[in-house]
Amino acid sequence: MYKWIMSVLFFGACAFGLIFLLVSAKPEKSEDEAAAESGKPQLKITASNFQFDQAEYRVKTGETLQVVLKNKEGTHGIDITQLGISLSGKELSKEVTFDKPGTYEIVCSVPCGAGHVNMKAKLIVE
Ligand SMILES: [Cu+2]
Repeated sequence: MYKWIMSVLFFGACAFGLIFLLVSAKPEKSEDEAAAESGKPQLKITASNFQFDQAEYRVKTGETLQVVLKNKEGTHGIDITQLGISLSGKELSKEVTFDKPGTYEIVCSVPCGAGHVNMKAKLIVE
């Protein structure tokens, strides 16, 4: 009897895990495919509630990159005002040539909730 319950629990957990994997993996894959299609070198910024995946992003002066914002969790945007970069909504990538060295502030441009004001990162053009 005990064995029977354990195996039901085990297979139930497996099925649940599998469904979760399928559901969570799907959108990520299509986004990556879309990004790969462009075939250009990228500066990828991943946003979640309420932070960016890195505190600092570094690029080289003179480099041309496709700046790509990926929303892993929640809906966010980025503004790098001094460089004229603004990504949100349907426009989540932009080709940018970084010709001026410096440190620029990246902020979230979409009022996304309680942690919004703290959603900041740095872009260092070195
Ligand atoms: Cu925000």
